[in-house]
Amino acid sequence: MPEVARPDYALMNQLLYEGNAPKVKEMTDQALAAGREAQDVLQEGLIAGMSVVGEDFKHNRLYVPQVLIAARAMKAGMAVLKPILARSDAARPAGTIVMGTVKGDLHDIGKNLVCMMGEGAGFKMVDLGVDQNAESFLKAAREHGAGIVGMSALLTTTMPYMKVVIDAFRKEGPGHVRLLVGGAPVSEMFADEIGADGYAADAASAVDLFKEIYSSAPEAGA
Ligand code: B1M
Repeated sequence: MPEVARPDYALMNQLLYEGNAPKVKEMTDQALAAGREAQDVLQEGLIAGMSVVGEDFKHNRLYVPQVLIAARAMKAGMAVLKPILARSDAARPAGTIVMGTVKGDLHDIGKNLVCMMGEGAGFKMVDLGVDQNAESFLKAAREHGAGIVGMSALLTTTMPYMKVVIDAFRKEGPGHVRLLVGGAPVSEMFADEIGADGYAADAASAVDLFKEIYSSAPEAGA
């Protein structure tokens, strides 16, 4: 097998940092056309660029408008990768999963990735969007017969709301639903503390967890 040339990921990271959406999209297209794996382009070209944005945001070298523009460039690249990451041969969904970012939190890039990769693994992903309260998670889980509800939070101030959702499910939700949490500030320890059924550090581990849960309880919402 001939070696596939490595794209100029440093340049791609820089273009994402600058929020140059058309160029990021173009380089994503080119990397795929050159034979790079979608996962490789996602990690090295997009996520690596966004981590620099995060660091500079933290140290006040970038401000919200610039971060928004960078996020738009990241989404332009993700839109190219989506059909590949979400490609699935499964005719019947492997299970139904409701995903959302919790109340007060507007970050959706990580949650969108989990949805894309879940779709790619054959799950029916019901994406509620951002800023979702406990009632909407409950309503969607019932309406769609979901076996899993996944919550995302990117802020230390919104993480505690995950417990509100979990408590609501324990009190009145369908008993079989497994409640999973994730997002940059969330940890396994936090997940245990709030009584979640599982935690995933990234989108690929989230999908592994979905598979594990559905293979041990295939009746749950499938
Ligand atoms: Co915000 N922001 N932001 N931001 N932002 C962070 C999170 C922050 C860490 C930046 C920093 O200071 N370094 C900081 C939080 C600090 C804290 O809470 N301690 C922060 C802040 C402070 C804020 C505001 C308060 C800023 C302000 O207004 N002063 C504000 C809050 C708005 C709100 O939500 N109410 C705000 C706003 C924004 C923008 C709107 C500008 C923009 C969001 C755009 C969008 O999402 N559409 C934004 C962004 C882009 C970021 C950073 C730079 C990048 C986040 C991201 O998309 N990462 C972020 C810094 C950082 O995280 N390094 C930051 C890439 C993404 C692929 O990773 O989301 O972690 P991530 O998802 C991963 C995993 O975590 C996991 O899988 C994903 C893929 O592998 N995962 C799950 C995620 N969800 C999961 C759910 C699961 C499983 C796995 O369920 C089972």
